[in-house]
Amino acid sequence: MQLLSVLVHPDPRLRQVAKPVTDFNADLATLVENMAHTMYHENGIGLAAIQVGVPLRVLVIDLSKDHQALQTFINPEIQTQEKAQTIEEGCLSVPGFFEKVNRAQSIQVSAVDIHGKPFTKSTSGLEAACILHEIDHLDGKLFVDYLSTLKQSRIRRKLVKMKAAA
Ligand code: GNR
Ligand code: NI
Repeated sequence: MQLLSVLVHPDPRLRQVAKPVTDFNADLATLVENMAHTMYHENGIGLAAIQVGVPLRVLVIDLSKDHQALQTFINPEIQTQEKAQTIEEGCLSVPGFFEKVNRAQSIQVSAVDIHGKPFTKSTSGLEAACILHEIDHLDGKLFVDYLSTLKQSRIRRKLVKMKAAA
């Protein structure tokens, strides 16, 4: 297993629109394995392939405390969204910043697994917010896009400064 490096905002690669997976091969399985390893190492509850520089529609999530509930969504599509909720979000690509974001409260998402087999999942609360956050990544969006332009510029400036000092 390999640790992958996570791109940090404002890296332009985070703004790419990821392409659907068409080949369900061993490379895909390796990517998912390395993404899960990286997500656990970074203490995230989700990770999108685009965050590790791979512009494919692949995301992993695990909201359990003990790393025992990995879920992989490939080519995910939101089928239904209901109600609204506000959840404090963070992002491994926006390290050190946590802000409240409004999203749907309950969702139904369809996707395929690493073998290309379709499934659907209905969920709500933090898991729904996490899946919506990851699907945003696949479309080149970040949670900071929902904040005021003042907050967005402060966050960007601090991250650029941190990178220069690193
Ligand atoms: O670790 C993460 N926590 C989180 C909290 C609320 C909503 C979404 C997330 S996802 C984030 C990891 C990450 O950056 N995934 O892209
Ligand atoms: Ni994120």
